[in-house]
Amino acid sequence: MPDPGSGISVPSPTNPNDADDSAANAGPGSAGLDGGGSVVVVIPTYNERDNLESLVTRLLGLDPGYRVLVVDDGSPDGTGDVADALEAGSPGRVGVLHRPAKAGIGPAYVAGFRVALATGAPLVAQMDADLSHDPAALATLVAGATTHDLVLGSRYVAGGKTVGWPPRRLLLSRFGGWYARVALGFPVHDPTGGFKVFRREALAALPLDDLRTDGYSFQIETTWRVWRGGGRVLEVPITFTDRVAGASKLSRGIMVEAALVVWRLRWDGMRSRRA
Ligand SMILES: Nc1nc2c(ncn2[C@@H]2O[C@H](COP(=O)(O)OP(=O)(O)O)[C@@H](O)[C@H]2O)c(=O)[nH]1
Ligand SMILES: [Mg+2]
Repeated sequence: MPDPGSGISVPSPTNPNDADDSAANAGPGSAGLDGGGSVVVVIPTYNERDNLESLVTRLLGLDPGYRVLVVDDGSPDGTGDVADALEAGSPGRVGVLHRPAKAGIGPAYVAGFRVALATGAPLVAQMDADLSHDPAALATLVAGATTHDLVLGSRYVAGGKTVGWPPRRLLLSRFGGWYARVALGFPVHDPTGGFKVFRREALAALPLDDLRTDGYSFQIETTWRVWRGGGRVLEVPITFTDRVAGASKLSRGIMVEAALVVWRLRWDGMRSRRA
């Protein structure tokens, strides 16, 4: 793990010292991204045609150091073509991974994380494509990564909120978070959220080959593993807004998986105690 006290300086192209290699290609495995990024934002997509352009445009406008990697699972609605057009419009800053068929958000993230690490970027972010996560909040998460290995956008800490969810769904989400927190004994209030920033060392230390989880349990597992490995985790409040366009891919199976996975993780954790 990185020395948690050392901090990390996020390069900015406004700093002339950092601008030198911004045009360099990050090499094979980088899906069209250059090596000049300070943050690679990994965005898994399945049928997000009406959301993607707005999200990517806003992210690119935030900071010249931000890069976007779209991981599309052969969306029938043509999201992959939208992503290709965005890549063509911002070469080096937008990359696309096309996977042949819908295979779940967990495997999509694993594939995206490998590419993001291959670019050499010091920070790797993840967020949903449906605009539930406000791109403007990314800067707050990125700032947190100067002192922490993993920063979570959290709905369930003071100042965080959820807009547009029916009470039933909100209750289920809060219960799910509480359940995972108690079952795993780790102090995270919103462990199922998908808006996160990893320092690259923390992400590279995860056993990416062995992550078998999907959906909410993938979010729980990655956060739990960073924490358990001694990583410093920070929750910053976010406002989560229900999607306007497109449909949720959440299924009952994904929730049941999450309820069971925490016990498997706990078992793993008992066999190899927190360092
Ligand atoms: N590549 C890929 N992306 C997915 C898959 N399932 C969901 N997503 C994306 O993951 C993000 C979160 O999914 P969403 O349906 O909004 O989940 P919810 O917010 O929990 O309802 C969105 O950007 C989806 O397009 C999948 O199987 N493959
Ligand atoms: Mg969503």
